[in-house]
Amino acid sequence: MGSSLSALNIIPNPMSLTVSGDMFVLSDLVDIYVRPATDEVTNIGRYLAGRLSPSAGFEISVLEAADIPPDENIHLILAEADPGLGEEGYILTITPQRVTLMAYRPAGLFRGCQTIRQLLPPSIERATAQPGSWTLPTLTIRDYPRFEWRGAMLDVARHFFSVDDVKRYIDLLAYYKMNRLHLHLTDDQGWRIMIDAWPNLAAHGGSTQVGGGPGGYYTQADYADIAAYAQSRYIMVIPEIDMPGHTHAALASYASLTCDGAAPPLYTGTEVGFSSLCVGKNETLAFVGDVVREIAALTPGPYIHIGGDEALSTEEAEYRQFIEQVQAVVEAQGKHMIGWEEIAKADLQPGSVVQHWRNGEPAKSAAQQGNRVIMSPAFRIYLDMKYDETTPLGLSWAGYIDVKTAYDWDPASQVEGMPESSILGIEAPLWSETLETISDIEYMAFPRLPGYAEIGWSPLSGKDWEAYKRRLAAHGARWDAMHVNFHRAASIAWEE
Ligand code: TNX
Repeated sequence: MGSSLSALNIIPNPMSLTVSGDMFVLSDLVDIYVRPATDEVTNIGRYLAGRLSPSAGFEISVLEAADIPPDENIHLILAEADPGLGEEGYILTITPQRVTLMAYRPAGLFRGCQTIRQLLPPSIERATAQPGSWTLPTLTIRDYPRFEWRGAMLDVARHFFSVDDVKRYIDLLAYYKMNRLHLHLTDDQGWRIMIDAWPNLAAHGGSTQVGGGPGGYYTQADYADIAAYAQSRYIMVIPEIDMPGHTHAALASYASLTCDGAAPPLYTGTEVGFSSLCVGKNETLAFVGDVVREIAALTPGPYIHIGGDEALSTEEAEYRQFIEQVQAVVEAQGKHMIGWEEIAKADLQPGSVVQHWRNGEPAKSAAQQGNRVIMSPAFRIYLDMKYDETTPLGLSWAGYIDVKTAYDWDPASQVEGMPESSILGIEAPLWSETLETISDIEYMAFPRLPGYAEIGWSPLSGKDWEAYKRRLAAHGARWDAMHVNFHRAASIAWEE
């Protein structure tokens, strides 16, 4: 085993790491001991066993730790003694005798499990028994994230993606310690979540997609299943209902929502900015109330994203009034509102969050009013932008984003005059106008997504493109093992 940090290839780069040059052998005698053996800690132990057992080719049991824990095992320990690790931090100590993972909170144990996975050979990620000697380098890692919000957004509206596709994306996010999945559930081309009070939204509004395919929608049980799966990976799902623009699918489903009382045909193109709810109409407010109430009931987390972007067909004063009304409805449900940067035109409650995507001004003014900002600058972090002019999928309105452009920036110096304390974190949106399958999603997300995970997690002081590039090169073999369809960017010396 190498003894330098770069030889270990962990992404995101841990905050501190000391390697001691020996190894721990993961033999068929190894079990996972958990302490305390609560359901939650036991489940994390089972999750780790489930990642290692199939490829290692032997059973790994999850057991309750005795007072004097046995050697030659992996220990997961929830320790109340180190609050400095925060919600997601962990300490991993590997000696020739044992692997000890300690965290202040269960989420920290879960993040630390990803580090253990990445310390093992890539073939550990295969689904069937592999030949191999499974060793871990002896080391000490103390690690916790720089930003609280390390997210990805998936547009399931332009093209619909199945529950299984979304779960696969969740697992890939988890592997890089990301902790937020924002689902863009509605847009002009499709409404993807059943609302019981307005069933035609999904039944009709969800019946097609860009290009005219069959579309689809999530039942409320599907959605709850996604949210629970994400929660088991310590990932918060943020539902987005985009309003007042990007609402053509809703207008096509209910004539009563339109100003002229006539429902238009469904739309399967890719234009933006042409639709608007009929702001001020009683029916519209009833719709907002019902939708937000049902979505809030399905949402374990504290946030509901209400879109608010590109409302080019909504009059400015009406836009502001509408956003403030929606904000009041969201707050009345006990949640906080998130919206794209345009919502900064409205009078925001202190708990509302602004998602920067294009211009500096709205983010800055929101920060000056005391609101927190999620950084999603399109020309750096839009996963739907092509890598270069040869990329077969994606768009290019915000430019090409190669692997280096994606990695080599700091969220805190994007918007002049905005303090780092206003930044909740970062989020990488993936709009799906050109994406039809999970394989398309993977191609756009990999290899750029791990760079965003590192920007969100790792301290700025250790940031170094050349070193990152070498660590990233080693992940190609991991994606091969996971059957991830990734873009073999020529700038990276992929290892076999
Ligand atoms: C802009 S980013 C949009 C989306 C498009 C995307 C394509 C934002 C808030 N709105 O409606 O899908 O560009 O890159």
